[in-house]
Amino acid sequence: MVKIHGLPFSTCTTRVLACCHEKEVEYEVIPVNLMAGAHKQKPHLDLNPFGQIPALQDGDLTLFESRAITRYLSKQQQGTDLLGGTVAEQAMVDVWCEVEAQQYNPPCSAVVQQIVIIPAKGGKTDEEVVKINLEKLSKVLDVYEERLAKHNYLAGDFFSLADLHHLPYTHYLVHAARKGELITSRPHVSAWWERISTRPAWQKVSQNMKR
Ligand code: GS8
Repeated sequence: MVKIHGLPFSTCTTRVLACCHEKEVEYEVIPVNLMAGAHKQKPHLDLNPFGQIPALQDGDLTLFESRAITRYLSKQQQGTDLLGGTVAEQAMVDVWCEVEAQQYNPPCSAVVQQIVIIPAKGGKTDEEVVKINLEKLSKVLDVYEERLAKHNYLAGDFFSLADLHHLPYTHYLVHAARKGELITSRPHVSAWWERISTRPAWQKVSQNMKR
C-alpha cells in the first residue's frame, strides 16, 4: 500500500490517483491541510522540500512531482500498460508527456487558476490573463486536433501516461471553468476527451473533484 500525501480533489494529486487506479496499486490518501499551511512546514517539507502536494511514500522511498510519481507507478507490472511496448512507442509517450507538461499545462492551468481558484479564494479574475492563455491553449489544441485525426490517443493507438496526465486540468477546464467549447469545437479532440475521461479509473477519481 502506497501513501499519497495530498488532497483527493487537487489536480496534481488526482493525476497520481488516476495512475494508481489504472495500475491497480492500492493507496491511502493522507490529507495535507493546505488552509493551515501544513505543506509549508515539517514534517511535509521532509516529503516535498518545495512545500507542495502531492508526495508519495512507498516503504523507504519518498517521491514528489506528480509526473515523476506516475512514471514510477507505471513501471509496476500489473494493470494497464501506460508506457508503450516498443522503444518507438515509449519515445512517443515521452514526447507527448513533455507536450502536456511544457505546452498544454501552462495555459490550461492558468485559465483554471484565474476562473476557478482565484475567485474561490476571494480574489478577482484577471480577464487579460484569461484571454492570453485561452489563445495559447487554442493553438495547442489545434495541434492536438491534427494529431488525433491520425491516432486515437496522443502517443499512438494506445492509451498512455501522456493522455492520463491531461485528465485533472482538463476536467476543471471543462467542468469548473466552463471552457468545454475548446474541446467540443474540435471533433477529434472531443472524441479523445470522451475516450479518456470515461475510463473507469478516471470516473472513480473525478467523483471527488468539484464541478
Ligand atoms: C506541482 C505541484 C503543485 O503545484 C507536481 O507535483 O506536478 N509540478 C508539481 N501542487 C499544488 C496543488 S495542485 O495544483 C500545491 O501544492 N499548491 C500549494 C502551493 O504551491 O503552495
